[in-house]
Amino acid sequence: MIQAPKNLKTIEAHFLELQSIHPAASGDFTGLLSDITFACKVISREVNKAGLVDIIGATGDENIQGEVVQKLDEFANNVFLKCLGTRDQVCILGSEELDEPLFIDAHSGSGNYIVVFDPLDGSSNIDANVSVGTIFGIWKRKSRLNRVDLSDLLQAGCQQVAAGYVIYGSSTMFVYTAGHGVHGFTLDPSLGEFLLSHENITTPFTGEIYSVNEAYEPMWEPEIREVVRQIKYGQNTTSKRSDAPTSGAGKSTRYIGSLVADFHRNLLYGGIYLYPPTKNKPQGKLRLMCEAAPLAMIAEDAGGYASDGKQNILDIIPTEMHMRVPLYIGSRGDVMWIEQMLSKK
Ligand code: AHM
Ligand code: MG
Repeated sequence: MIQAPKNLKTIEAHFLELQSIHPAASGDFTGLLSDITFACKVISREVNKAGLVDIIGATGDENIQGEVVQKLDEFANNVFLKCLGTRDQVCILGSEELDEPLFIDAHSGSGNYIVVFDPLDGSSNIDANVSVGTIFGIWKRKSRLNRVDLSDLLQAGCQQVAAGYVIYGSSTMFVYTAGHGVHGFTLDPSLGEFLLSHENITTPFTGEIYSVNEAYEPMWEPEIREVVRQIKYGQNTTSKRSDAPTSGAGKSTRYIGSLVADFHRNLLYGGIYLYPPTKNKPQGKLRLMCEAAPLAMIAEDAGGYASDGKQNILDIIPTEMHMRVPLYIGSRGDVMWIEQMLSKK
């Protein structure tokens, strides 16, 4: 029997389906997701031109039209601010590129959502044509009426209503969750549309990959060194049982040094990404609100897990927007095993 071909589904159609699950929805959330999608298309277009900067004008210099070419991370930040900063749905914007959160005065009485984003993570890789990404988390305001304050921003990751990332790689992909599964959409540049390509992504319980910058080993605490040594040499047997924490038995290293790309690969194939504390960075490098918490929500909704070594990343309440955390994220069994190992110290 000939199977009917699967329907093409745009991301907009998918958002509308999501909205129809909630009959009382005003459409604000759908509008917000659409704005983020649009911002990411603009960033994608510019990232794809990055290799041309030496021809048409290096960043910071003037291009042939006499315009100053912005650095791509600044550009991406400005795109997000322009696409979201004037929308009624948003009351606070936080960005890796902004020192302080932006309270959107004009809409503080009406905007229901807080969006925190890293507009272009891994941008130091861009000159080498390595994949980079955008990460975002969305929270709902807690306070009512015309008051919005820092407590609306500083919420734990488990309070997120949606989270996502976009990878600008061999193709551009938008991956997100709003609590109804993790879905991936690939950009068709000729149509300018994100099309559903990866429905209901789930990640393996254990994986064969570990991703960590091992050059920092001399600056790790002994227990971190031991964890990575056991992952590398596979001293414990890997169990596929879904109720048992596992260690990796001789996993392979894959480390791009671009979080979204490392996370995305591990999500699809199974594996763990580690950014442990070091002597000179006791809280690690990655930021809770714009990097760790959004990816943790995606990991968890895909069946994975994220920890700071002691607790679920999603349970940590930020003390400030740029708070950093150690991060162990990916296949649930592998991350649980790391957490168990580190709790023995
Ligand atoms: P950035 O936000 O300044 O781009 O830094 C985050 C990046 C991640 O994408 C990547 O995983 C990590 O830094 C790499 O750090 P390191 O070079 O210390 O291994
Ligand atoms: Mg970053």
